[in-house]
Amino acid sequence: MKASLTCLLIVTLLQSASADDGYLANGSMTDGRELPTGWRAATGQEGTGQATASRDTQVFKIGPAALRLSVSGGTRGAVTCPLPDVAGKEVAVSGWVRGEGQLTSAVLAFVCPGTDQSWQPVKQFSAGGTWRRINARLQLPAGGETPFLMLQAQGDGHAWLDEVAVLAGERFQPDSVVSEFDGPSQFSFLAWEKKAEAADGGIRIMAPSGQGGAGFALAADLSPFGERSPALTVVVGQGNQAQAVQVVLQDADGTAHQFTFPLNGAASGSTLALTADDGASLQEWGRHGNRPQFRNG
Ligand SMILES: [Ca+2]
Repeated sequence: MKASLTCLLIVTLLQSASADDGYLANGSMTDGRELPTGWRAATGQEGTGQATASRDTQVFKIGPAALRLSVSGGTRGAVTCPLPDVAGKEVAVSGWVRGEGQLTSAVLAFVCPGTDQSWQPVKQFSAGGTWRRINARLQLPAGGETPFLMLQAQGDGHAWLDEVAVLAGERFQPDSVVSEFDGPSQFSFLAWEKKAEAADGGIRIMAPSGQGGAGFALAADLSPFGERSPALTVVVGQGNQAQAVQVVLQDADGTAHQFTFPLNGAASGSTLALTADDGASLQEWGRHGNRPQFRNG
């Protein structure tokens, strides 16, 4: 039997810590003129294109402004903010990033010069024009020179940073968002091979049958949410014949937790906020007892 599956999956967002708190002053990017106060002029790779940074009062997550880094001519540009007090500390970083244009890479990172692990990435993001949430906890190395927070982009386009907070690590708030599907799948197989594509605000699946799957990288600690049910936002596509979406969450130790999200014959074009069948929670998922058909990172 041939079935077609056309869905757009989205997971909704929550917001946490206030921006102007902790190690980073002016994380809201409100203060400043040409540049948000605390940030240094952009630098580009020698001998290539241009890199400029500005305080953007047109595009922001929350007004009146955000930090924007613009690159052209394929250069790798960066804009930095020194944060002397974070050396050797565990920090919790929250905020928002956005990329637009033809970028081959875009990343927010800490740089800790003169240490063994000087490059400490916080968030990589794509140039899809969507604000992406940051929520990370990381241990920065001690010693060396003054660490700095760096927004870096390569190619021709723009990267934005807004409403950033860098707090002491114990203030990290685990994120109940499992995945925003904000990048291409890590792998896909059988009928789903190359059929799961990144789309604005989610992933678009157009597969000829359910005999396949696609996997996405997760680095989430879901242990505080064991009693919760996973939820999935789905937009049903034209001509959809899929009756359910199966999701497998795989633990670091390889245990696979399988959940079924029935579509119940929803009409094409409708947006559904689905919870797992039988109200299965992360802890009590195994009522069906069957092995999952596919791995899902
Ligand atoms: Ca702002």
